[in-house]
Amino acid sequence: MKIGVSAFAWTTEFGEEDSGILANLREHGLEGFEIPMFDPAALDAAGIRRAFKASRIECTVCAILPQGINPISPDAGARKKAHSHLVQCVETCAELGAHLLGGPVYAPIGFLPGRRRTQDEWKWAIEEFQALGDALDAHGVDIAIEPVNRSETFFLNTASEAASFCDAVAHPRVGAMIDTFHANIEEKSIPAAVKTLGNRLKHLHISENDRSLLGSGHVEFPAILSALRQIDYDGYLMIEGFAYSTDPRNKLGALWADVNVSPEDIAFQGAAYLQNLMRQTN
Ligand code: LER
Ligand code: MN
Repeated sequence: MKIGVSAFAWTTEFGEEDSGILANLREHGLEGFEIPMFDPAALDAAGIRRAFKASRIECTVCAILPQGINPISPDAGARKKAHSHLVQCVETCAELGAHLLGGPVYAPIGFLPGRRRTQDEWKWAIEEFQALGDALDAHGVDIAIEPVNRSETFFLNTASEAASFCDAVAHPRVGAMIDTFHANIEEKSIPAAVKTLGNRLKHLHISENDRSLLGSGHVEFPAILSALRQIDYDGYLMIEGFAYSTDPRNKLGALWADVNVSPEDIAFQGAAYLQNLMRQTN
C-alpha cells in the first residue's frame, strides 16, 4: 500500500504553478498526489506532468462531473455528451501520465431527482462504463467508481451496490473505490465494505469523519487497514481532507472550514498517522 494526498486539501484547481506542493511530499513518505478533473480541457496536462516528473510523485485523478455532464440522463443526446467527456477524461489522464481515474463518475455531485434509482439509469451507466473499456485499454487507465453519501448522490451509496455495478460492467479496468468519509455515513461496517469489494477495490480515499486530521475523529482506521491487508490491497491510501483555505479557488474546501487545520497538517500529519498504523497493523 502506498500513501498519497489529494489536492483538495489545498485547492480544487491544481496547475503547474502549484508544483511547490509536490516538492515536499516525498520527505513525508507520500508517493502520490491526486488532482481534481472537472473539465479535462481546462488542465495544462503537459505542464502538470512535468511538475510530477520533477518531484518523482505519481499522479492520480479524481473526476467530478460538471453539471450537465450526466451519463444517467434520460436524454440520449446528453448521455452521448457524457461519453465524450469521459473519454476525454481518460485521454487526459494518459497525457498526465496517470493510470488511475477515480471519482463519482456516474452523475454530477448533487444530481438528486428526489426519487429512487431506476432500472434504465442502472442500464445506461453499465453501458457507459462498458463503452469506455476500449479507451481504458488503449491508454492503460483503470477507473475506480466512487460511491458517495446520500446528500451527494442517489445512484451509488454503498460498496455492495458498487460491487454489483462492477460485476455487471465486467471489464477488468472498471473497479470501485471506498471513501471512508462517505462510507462512515452509508456502511454498517467499513471493514466489511472493504471485504465486499475485494479485488474490485482499486483505490481508497482515506478521510476522517469530518474530513479533518486522520485519527482525530471516530473512523476506525486500524480495523480498515486490517481488512485492506486481508484482501491484499496494494493501491493507494489517498488522504482526502478538505482544509480551510482563504484561496477562492478552494470552493469545496470552504465547506470544511476549520482555521486550525492547514493543508500541510492534513497531508503530513495524516501520512505520519498512516505510517504508524501500518507498522502496528498486520
Ligand atoms: C470526491 O472524491 C468526493 O469524495 C466528493 O465527496 C467531493 O465532493
Ligand atoms: Mn472521495
